[in-house]
Amino acid sequence: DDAMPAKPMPRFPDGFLWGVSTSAHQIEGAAGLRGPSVWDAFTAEPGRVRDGSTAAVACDHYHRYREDVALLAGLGVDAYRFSVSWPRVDSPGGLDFYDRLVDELCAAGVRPVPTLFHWDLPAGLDWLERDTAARFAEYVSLVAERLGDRVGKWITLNEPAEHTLLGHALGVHAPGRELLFDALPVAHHQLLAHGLAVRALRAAGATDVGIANSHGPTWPASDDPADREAADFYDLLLNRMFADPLLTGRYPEGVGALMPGSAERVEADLEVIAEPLDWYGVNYYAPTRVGAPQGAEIEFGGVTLPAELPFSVRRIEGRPVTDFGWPVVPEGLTELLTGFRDRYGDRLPPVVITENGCSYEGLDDHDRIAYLDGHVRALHRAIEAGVDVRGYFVWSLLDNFEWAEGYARRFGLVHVDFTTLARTPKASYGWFRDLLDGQRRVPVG
Ligand code: GBH
Repeated sequence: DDAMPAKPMPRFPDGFLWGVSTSAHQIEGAAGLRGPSVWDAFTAEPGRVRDGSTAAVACDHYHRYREDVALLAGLGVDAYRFSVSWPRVDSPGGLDFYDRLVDELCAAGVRPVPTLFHWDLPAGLDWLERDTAARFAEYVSLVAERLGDRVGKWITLNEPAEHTLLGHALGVHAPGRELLFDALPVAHHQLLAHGLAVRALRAAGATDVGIANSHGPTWPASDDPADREAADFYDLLLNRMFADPLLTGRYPEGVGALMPGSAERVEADLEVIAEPLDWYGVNYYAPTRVGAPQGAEIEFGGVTLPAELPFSVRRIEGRPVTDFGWPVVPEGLTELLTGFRDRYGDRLPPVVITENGCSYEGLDDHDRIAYLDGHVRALHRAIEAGVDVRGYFVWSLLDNFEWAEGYARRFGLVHVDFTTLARTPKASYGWFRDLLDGQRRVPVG
């Protein structure tokens, strides 16, 4: 083999947490053994999911979790981020499954890192309703009481920004609403739910609580003031509208007034929302190039953006793209993290990358290896630049139900045959295992 030897992977700090992520609705299946969620109703509507599939079986992880934990052990990860399905916990015996899963993980030496909400809201609940936040906190208390003796690290919500945007503003995810800016209460109620959940977790003795937020740099299409203004607005929607209240206790200028309720109540909610976090989770996939509106619908990353939005999303040229069409921009991760450090300073707690990954076909997935390798190195550069980063989780352990794309997008380190449900590690699984192995070797000299 005359391939160039790869540059050695730099060493990450001692105690750095390496892991992989999944979510309940995307892998569990066993839909008959839980209550219905908004996603069940959504996928039942024709045309909502690209390949017409549902997550009724998915990876059947509910029945095959032992095999999946063995895959985690074989990979050698420190931690596994999964999500707890609220509709499953709501049905009799539902918590037993997570009890078994957590025991199995502990026995395999893998730290369980549960996310308490990853988009599968119980049918009948609605994030437009303020009361959903209080209901969430009650459910979180139940989970914490049951699992808290073995779980140390918790994640409240997954990507409230994407859930607001995709589920309630644009209607491409459940519950399929197209409210555009009238979706903002959904953001506020999720943030309030987060704050109440942090309090509930702490009341149950938790000391290591975070959130997983979707973030990425926004690049203006040009120096033209109209493009800059549009990009700044997009950045506000994706990044500052969620990070500011959590880390500074304030909404960005102009946003607070758009939130539901009186100014006094929003102020009081912000105190709950800004409950100090032990760490801040970032899901990073790609930057976004944004310019002034162009007066036409835009097809973008699997989503159609209506013409009336005050911005338009543009292609990032000159980059490889994944099967999903998302550009591969590893240095965007360094830029994002150093930008966060500059903006939030001491208010930014230690960061964990709670998701990073890409969709490609095939078992010999050298494109995925290149993507992950580039992003891990970019993460190390952020650490060298002084950002306190404590962990990195690949999305995802398994190929799974990719929401509106169904089974057509494969993000796994492990291939799943959705007919036989057989699991087959891909080349990237071996690559990640070797990376972890290398990180654990004691340096010579
Ligand atoms: C995550 O969302 C979810 O948490 C997870 O459930 C999901 O399976 C995973 O990502 C993969 O999709 O067109 O280049 O600007 C990610 C939300 C929204 C991030 C779209 C990337 C577009 C990239 N994504 N965004 S680009």
